[in-house]
Amino acid sequence: MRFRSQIAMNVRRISCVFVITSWITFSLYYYDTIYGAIKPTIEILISANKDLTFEEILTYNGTEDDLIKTPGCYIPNYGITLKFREAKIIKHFCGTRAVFIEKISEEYLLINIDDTINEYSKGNDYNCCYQFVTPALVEGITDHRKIRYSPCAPFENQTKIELLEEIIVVKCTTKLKVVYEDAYIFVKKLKREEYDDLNHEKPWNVLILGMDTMSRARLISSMPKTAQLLRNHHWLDFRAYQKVGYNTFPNVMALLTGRNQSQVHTECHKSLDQCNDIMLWSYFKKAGYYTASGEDFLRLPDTFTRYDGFKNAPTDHYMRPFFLTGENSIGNLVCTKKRPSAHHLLDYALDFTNTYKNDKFFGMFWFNSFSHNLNNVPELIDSDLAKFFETIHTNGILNKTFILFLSDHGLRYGEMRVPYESYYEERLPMLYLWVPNNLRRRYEMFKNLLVNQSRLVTPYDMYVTLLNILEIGNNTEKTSNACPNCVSIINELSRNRTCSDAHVHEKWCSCHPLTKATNDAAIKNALDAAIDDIYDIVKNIKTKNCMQCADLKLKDVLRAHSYKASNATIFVLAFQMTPGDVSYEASVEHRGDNFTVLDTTQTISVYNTRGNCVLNPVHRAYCICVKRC
Ligand SMILES: *[C@@H]1O[C@H](CO)[C@@H](O)[C@H](O)[C@H]1NC(C)=O
Ligand SMILES: *[C@@H]1O[C@H](CO)[C@@H](O)[C@H](O)[C@H]1NC(C)=O
Ligand SMILES: *[C@@H]1O[C@H](CO)[C@@H](O)[C@H](O)[C@H]1NC(C)=O
Ligand SMILES: *[C@@H]1O[C@H](CO)[C@@H](O)[C@H](O)[C@H]1NC(C)=O
Ligand SMILES: *[C@@H]1O[C@H](CO)[C@@H](O)[C@H](O)[C@H]1NC(C)=O
Ligand SMILES: *[C@@H]1O[C@H](CO)[C@@H](O)[C@H](O)[C@H]1NC(C)=O
Ligand SMILES: *[C@@H]1O[C@H](CO)[C@@H](O)[C@H](O)[C@H]1NC(C)=O
Ligand SMILES: *[C@@H]1O[C@H](CO)[C@@H](O)[C@H](O)[C@H]1NC(C)=O
Ligand SMILES: CC(=O)N[C@H]1CO[C@H](CO)[C@@H](O)[C@@H]1O
Repeated sequence: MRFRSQIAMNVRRISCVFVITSWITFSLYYYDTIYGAIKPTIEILISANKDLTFEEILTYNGTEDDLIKTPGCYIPNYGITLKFREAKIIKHFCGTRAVFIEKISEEYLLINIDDTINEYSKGNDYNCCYQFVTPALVEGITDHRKIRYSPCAPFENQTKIELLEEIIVVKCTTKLKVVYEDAYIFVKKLKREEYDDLNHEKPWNVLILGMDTMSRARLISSMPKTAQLLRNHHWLDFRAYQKVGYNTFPNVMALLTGRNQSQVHTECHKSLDQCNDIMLWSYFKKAGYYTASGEDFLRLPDTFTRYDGFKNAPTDHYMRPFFLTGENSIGNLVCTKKRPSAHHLLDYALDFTNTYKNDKFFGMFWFNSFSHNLNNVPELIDSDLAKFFETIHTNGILNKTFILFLSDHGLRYGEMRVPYESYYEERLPMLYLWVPNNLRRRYEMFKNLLVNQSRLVTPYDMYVTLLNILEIGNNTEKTSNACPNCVSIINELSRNRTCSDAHVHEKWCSCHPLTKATNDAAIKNALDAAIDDIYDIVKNIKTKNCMQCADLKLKDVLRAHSYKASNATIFVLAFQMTPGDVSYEASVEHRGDNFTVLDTTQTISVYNTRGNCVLNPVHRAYCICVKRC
């Protein structure tokens, strides 16, 4: 078997055989009734094994000074002192639904018109019709970046219609005007011939739910109900999940392809379609899985809009055409017709898992609209998400499904980036993992996962882990191109693991305590290096005609911290430049007499609209545009 359960078979391990056997008996007995298989593990291991490290890991309760503390990586528990401030709630209502469509079987839908329709029609006579929405045909070729509509077919209350296409829009009109519009999406089950060529001892399903800009600390502070629910149901909580790139794209692609940004660029720059073969879901699809993907808030320049987006559906089921029916920003929300976009996404994810619960599936759904922008409020989806997880816990998929609830990074900009703790906040996205009940019974694998909650883990590791999950029972080894020595977290991860072992650039590495810098002369030198580096960037920015970037001057040093690396001191500096008041965070390495800026200094300010004259959008944060002629 592939899980390297052969790990160092040391003496202690052998003496544990008895413990393991009794653990299995014990846990099967108490299984699901008392502690969901975790508590017995803790008690037996602690009482019989006396493995203090293990005890420390399993009894971690969140009040400790550290998130993890291993020889290779110490991360302070920064969430204890960082106070999260979220946007004020101004408006959080997309509209009142009056037309409901319900799936009554795999093939049929029932339309119900609620009495509230009279409020829309103001008592006038009205007629309603529905249209199916499909990807556009451009010169005979399907293009999922655009949509087309079928002719509008009339319906009345309690009309039964056939589920011909996944996306449906309805509109109701009086003599005068359209009074009601709404949009719906359902999973239309695909039928594939059974094939089982992979000799799987047992196929595991995978569901990935990603929520943008959500650190573990932010989840606990801003979505307490969801956080509590995950704890109550014994989801694993990887406290040192470490990002590997600046924003969404590099981190999501690291998870989906195991590649770093330059490798992704090499493979994907011609178009995302061209590199779909290296995405995780394609490996699962080839193995006979049904696949789905979806992302809300399409206007963001972020996730899968790079390189012109997908023209072909990357997965069997693909939500993009649905959101193309029209998303509107209303107050703190992003709505698709009468419901928040993210609610459509949650319902579809649930529909997908229900539809294929007797087959094998891989689904990935990414939520932007409640957390990406500073005016989004995570709390507004807290109850719905908790309810979603509660439903998942009763719909029978948990025996054989891995569920990853994760993010790409923490808060990257805004006033929350002024406190020094935000250095960790930005770098540590959440990663919660549901381990299938049937795998929890397999002691070695589950024990590794438990232990690895307090190890340094990256998206590259998760890529390898998911491939590992696909191939449990198959004998092929897969690795991450960006991190060839990374292993599945179901295997052993070393306590000694450092950022460099995990292929995390020093710039993003969270594995060290920060202390307030006190050496004024060194701070000044580091600051000069950081500012010179920004001047170098500004000097080379290309702008629109008759515009140029203003000369910047230091306005204020917001904070100055440092940490020790091998034979060097790294300064972490946040400072503000004028004009424009844009702030930056730089990491500067002090080695011997040299001060060297690590990687690209990034802004920690909100979107700089005064930088709109630049030709390459990545330069916007470094330019305050002024007229030149
Ligand atoms: C958390 O664990 C620490 C020891 O690691 C202990 O001192 C403390 O009382 C615990 N707190 C709670 C609330 O359980
Ligand atoms: C539609 O039918 C349902 C069930 O018969 C009924 O409760 C509802 O009032 C009807 N809606 C309208 C607008 O008449
Ligand atoms: C999950 O597995 C347990 C133990 O094998 C079994 O009793 C239970 O019926 C399974 N649940 C579902 C929904 O398959
Ligand atoms: C499983 O192993 C076989 C033979 O080693 C290989 O052909 C197949 O591609 C593997 N499955 C996957 C999903 O990689
Ligand atoms: C990407 O990974 C390769 C292989 O590990 C490495 O040579 C290269 O420097 C990495 N590129 C970046 C931008 O990290
Ligand atoms: C971790 O580092 C310690 C001290 O350097 C060393 O004794 C130990 O063998 C290392 N463990 C592993 C698994 O590399
Ligand atoms: C640190 O400096 C010492 C003495 O100059 C040298 O022997 C050692 O190799 C250096 N270590 C690293 C990691 O550069
Ligand atoms: C400092 O920089 C100079 C010039 O780049 C280089 O030759 C020297 O080795 C560097 N010193 C240290 C300690 O890195
Ligand atoms: C990456 C990591 O820390 N893996 C660990 C996972 O758990 C096993 C079991 O304790 C450890 O041996 C690994 O080192």
